[in-house]
Amino acid sequence: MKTALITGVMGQVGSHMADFLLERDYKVVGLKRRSASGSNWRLKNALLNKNFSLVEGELTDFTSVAGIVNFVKPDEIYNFAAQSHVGTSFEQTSHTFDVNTIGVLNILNSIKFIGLNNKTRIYQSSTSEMFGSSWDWVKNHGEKYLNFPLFEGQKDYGPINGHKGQNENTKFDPQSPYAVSKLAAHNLVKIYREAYGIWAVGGIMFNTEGPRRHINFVTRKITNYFTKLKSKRDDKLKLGNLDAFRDWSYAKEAVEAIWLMTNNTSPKEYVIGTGETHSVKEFLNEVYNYYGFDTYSPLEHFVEIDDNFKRPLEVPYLCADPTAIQRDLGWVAKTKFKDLVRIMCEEENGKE
Ligand code: F7E
Repeated sequence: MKTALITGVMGQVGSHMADFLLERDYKVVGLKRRSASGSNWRLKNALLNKNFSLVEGELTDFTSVAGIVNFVKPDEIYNFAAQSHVGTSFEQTSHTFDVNTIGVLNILNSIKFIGLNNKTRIYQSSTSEMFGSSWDWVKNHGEKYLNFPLFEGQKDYGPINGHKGQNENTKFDPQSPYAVSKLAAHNLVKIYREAYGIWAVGGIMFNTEGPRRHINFVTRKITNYFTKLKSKRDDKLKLGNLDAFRDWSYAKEAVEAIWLMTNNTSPKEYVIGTGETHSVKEFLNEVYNYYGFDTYSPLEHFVEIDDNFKRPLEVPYLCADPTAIQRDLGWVAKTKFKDLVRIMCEEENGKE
């Protein structure tokens, strides 16, 4: 029986990873921050499983990480612990680097100093945010797209002319402290792999969404709002930039790609995404249509643009080119945009 250590297990991707590994007869140890106040609702399946346990620890503290790694001696480590909110990273810069970069160093150094180089494999959750502005939307498509009337149909957008998406060869151009902290960690993973022979790999994940997403992120913020609206709510949904394009995949499916990467014959980076891109505005429209509000309540009535939710710098356009992971590991995203919205609305639980 293999043992996996999952950091960030209380979060969306970490909890799905736990469920996925437990179904495959792993022993799973989840690392929980002592200060984590959130409830365990995402772990309701895992907590019923005798092969699952939680340990308290702090990723930013080397002694804590090394102690746990030495105790568990895992076959695989999945690092999902992060300060993962891009907007917050502009406000809490040092904390973002402490968790997202130093935290990864603490894991790598634990493996190195304890001497688990030949036993433990590490999956580092890298991110499409590292691509940042490497595809310049305005330069390629002109200002007119940015000034689209607020809720006009999105038909023009489609998969972008001549752009196949960001892949393993696309240059990085981070646009936030979050993206820089993740890029540093991504590079450290490669350096420790090459310098010390540690089996470590960074998966470049585009946005992963689903009913377990925290409501600080835009998709869940939207589905959560409209569910509560159904049961009477009179405040408006305050949002920032609606013109950003993202490749939204289903977190529950993405964990299989992560597992395949970690169990690959050699450590190799891949992008993980659907190959489709949709704007925040489009997501909003799709959720609104799902709930089927009457024509006397147009979407504009519920939404207010609030500059507080805009970022000092934005990443305008992300779209994965998942050709390599499909070719090499046979993974392809089955759930695309419309189904993802439906699943999120159907399973929206009003929590948080
Ligand atoms: O924003 C815009 C916002 O915070 C998506 C993280 O998992 O994926 C995620 O990062 C877009 C951005 O996700 C609101 O400006 C508008 O353009 O849901 P988000 P994200 O920034 O794309 C990547 C791959 C990660 O690695 C990250 O960890 O939506 N937006 N209005 C808003 N965003 C938020 N959060 N709240 C708003 O009110």
